[in-house]
Amino acid sequence: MDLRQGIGPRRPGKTADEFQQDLLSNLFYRRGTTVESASARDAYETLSLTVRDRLAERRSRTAAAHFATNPRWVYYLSAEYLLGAQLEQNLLYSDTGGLAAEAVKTLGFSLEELEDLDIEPGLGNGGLGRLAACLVDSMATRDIPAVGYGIRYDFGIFHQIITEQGQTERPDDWAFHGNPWEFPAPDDRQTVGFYGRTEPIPGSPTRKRWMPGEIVLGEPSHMLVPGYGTETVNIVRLWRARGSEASFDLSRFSAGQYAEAVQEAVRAENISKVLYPDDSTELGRELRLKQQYFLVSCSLRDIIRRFRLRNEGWAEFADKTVIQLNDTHPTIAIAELMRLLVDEYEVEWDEAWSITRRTFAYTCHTLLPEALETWPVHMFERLLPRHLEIIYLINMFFLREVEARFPGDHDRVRRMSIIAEGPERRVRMAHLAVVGTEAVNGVAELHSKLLRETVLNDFAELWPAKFQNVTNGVSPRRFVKIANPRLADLITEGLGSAAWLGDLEQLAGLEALAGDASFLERWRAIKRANKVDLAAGDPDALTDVMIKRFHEYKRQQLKLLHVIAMYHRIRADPSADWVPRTVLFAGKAAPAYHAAKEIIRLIATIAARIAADPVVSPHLRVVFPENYNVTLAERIIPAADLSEQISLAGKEASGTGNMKLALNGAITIGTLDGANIEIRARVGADNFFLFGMDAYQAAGAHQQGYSPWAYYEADGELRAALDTLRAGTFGEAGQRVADSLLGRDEYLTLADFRSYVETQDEVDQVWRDPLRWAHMSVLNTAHSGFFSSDRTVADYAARIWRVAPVPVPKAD
Ligand code: TH1
Repeated sequence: MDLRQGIGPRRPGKTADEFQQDLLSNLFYRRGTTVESASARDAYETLSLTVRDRLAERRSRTAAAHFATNPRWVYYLSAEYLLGAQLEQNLLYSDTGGLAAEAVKTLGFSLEELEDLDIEPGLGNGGLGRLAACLVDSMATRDIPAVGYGIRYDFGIFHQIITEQGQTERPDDWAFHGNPWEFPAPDDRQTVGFYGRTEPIPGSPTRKRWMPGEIVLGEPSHMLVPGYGTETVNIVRLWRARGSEASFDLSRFSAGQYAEAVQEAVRAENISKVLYPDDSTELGRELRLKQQYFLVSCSLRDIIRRFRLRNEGWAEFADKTVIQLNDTHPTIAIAELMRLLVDEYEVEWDEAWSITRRTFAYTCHTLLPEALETWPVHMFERLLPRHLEIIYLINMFFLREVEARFPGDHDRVRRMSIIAEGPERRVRMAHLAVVGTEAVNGVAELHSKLLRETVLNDFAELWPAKFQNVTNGVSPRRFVKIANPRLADLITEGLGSAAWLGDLEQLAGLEALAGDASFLERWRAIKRANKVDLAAGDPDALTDVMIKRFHEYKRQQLKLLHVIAMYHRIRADPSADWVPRTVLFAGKAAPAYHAAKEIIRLIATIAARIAADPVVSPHLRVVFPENYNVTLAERIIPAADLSEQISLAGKEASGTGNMKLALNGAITIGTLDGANIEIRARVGADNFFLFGMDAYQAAGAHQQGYSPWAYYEADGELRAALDTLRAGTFGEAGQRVADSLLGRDEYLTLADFRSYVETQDEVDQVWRDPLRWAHMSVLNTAHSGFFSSDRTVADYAARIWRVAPVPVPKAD
């Protein structure tokens, strides 16, 4: 008999009175203060705990249902999560927003002021980290048993400050005041080894003993991930590095050598100290590889621990477990699982390899060569000597297979090897990820196709069935309901129900309203009200937004050339009937990416110059709100009219901001890149402003002798814009940007300029007809239902994970 049967925690109540009482209990007993002396932060912390308790109760039922079912689990491994602020989301997902608003009044605060204290954990760089957050949301929403594993960085993505000098960075001590959403789980801590040496085990050809030279503790904590419209609450488990007890040297401390006494502990804790602020580029620092192995080693041991709670032996491991690798960052997991199985659990190599390959799947998020991770063999050998040996073995067996399939094709063997030969031998993580997994996917149709045709072509020829596409998606709860409550209410009214929030294809029902003039008027009024809230310029101006990381391939510089062209046109004819525009840029540049920082500096200069120009400023404004993050995105996206998705075709794997903006009724001006192509196919070519060359034209341009000067010579408006920059009118940053464009113009900015400006002229024409614009805007929302991350997760579940939902019973 199960002695625990019938015993469960006291359930938090559902009534306003019960909520109020719980809030007060938490204030007294957990926060340790009183109503009379409660500060705003006391009230915020207490409210958060009260809401968290409601989710924790669901979490306990979820765990019970999972334990009883012993299901197949999804483990999502990601070095980054951009979860966004938690309070508003958790109020929505626990349906306690109304109760909370009333209850906090008795403490003398408004819900809005407490929400301002809710800091977002910035544990990611950009799209890849936010995608991880949307996917865990949708996994819970689809009742999929899942855990997201990550790193609890002390410092998240830096806080950005913008001045006329450009970007400066400040550390992001996000948990300075504590984090009420987090549960520490010290009992589940793990130990992780680094460095050291290996030793053969007599009588065993494949097993080895690894004696690490450094030992670090991984301490987990988790945050709750509730599903929307369901009972499931999953978790994201984050690891923080700590020195072991032995890392404090008491004798040195006693001798007065204070720094030396703690140096080992400091070294250990540095592993989870700070997120590397590089998006889509690789720095190749040893500490980064250490972070990756730290995440992987802690998580795999935790996964095995969880498996062993419910199962014996290894026969069922791969049937009960799928581990999704979010890009190559956690790919060392393939070697680590082999090491654990072969060295520690004494599983035969072939069986271990079969288990490993069937357990992992790999998502590739890029095509950029500078983002494809490779590690110097000598660095690997020093830090992870046993893993390098295992990788060599994996590679040997793999290359034998290639040799057998393509006899005599030595060039192919060299190209496909996990080890790149050359003056400095390197480990190619993407190759390891393809060899050691059952499925590989790109993140949009075009991206998956280009992966098969270019960087992973040899692998696609060897294993065609392994390669798939799963187009990215975004959470409609966070990016419509929470970010844009006015629009969400109108949609619910128009469709007659709120069910679209859990079934986004229902938005198609809005098409029937796209011809209704009074509906279009309300639609327009909402966009205007959102612009008033954002307060970034004239709410009647066309709000033209480019919000994303700064990277040359994304081509913020193309948008700037257009701004300069508009500036020249207005100065030449100030009294013409110009369409008023607010051009809004937001986003961070990697601190060491100088070219990207020059572009930010140039934007700041141009913004100031235009603002000070009485002739131009009534028609054109450039704004750059600083420190773009999830919270700021939630304010900008609802106010956007025009969505700039102008990367050079073939460079942006997918994009997800493009989806969030279309969903909120912004119309895209974009190239045939990433998910833009799928957005255009769904919203219709008439409701999308297309320009520029396609990926195949772009790929051939440099070989065919591309010359930026030819475009400079041929296009007077372009020449005038570049000459203004070269003359130093907008400072040194402008000169440097112009030099780079007229030097190599790696991303073919000048080649796409004319097509871009002509398409922007078309944008102006459509804007002059407000009802036509509103009609197009409604159709963008109506046909963006496909871009829900719930659909993305359903695709992964059906085609890659082969998992079934496990419903969690309601509380009785
Ligand atoms: C981004 C891609 O650039 C973007 O197109 C895509 O929508 C997003 O991932 C989600 O799939 C990437 N972010 C990173 C970050 C690092 C390395 C590679 C990529 S690709 C650190």
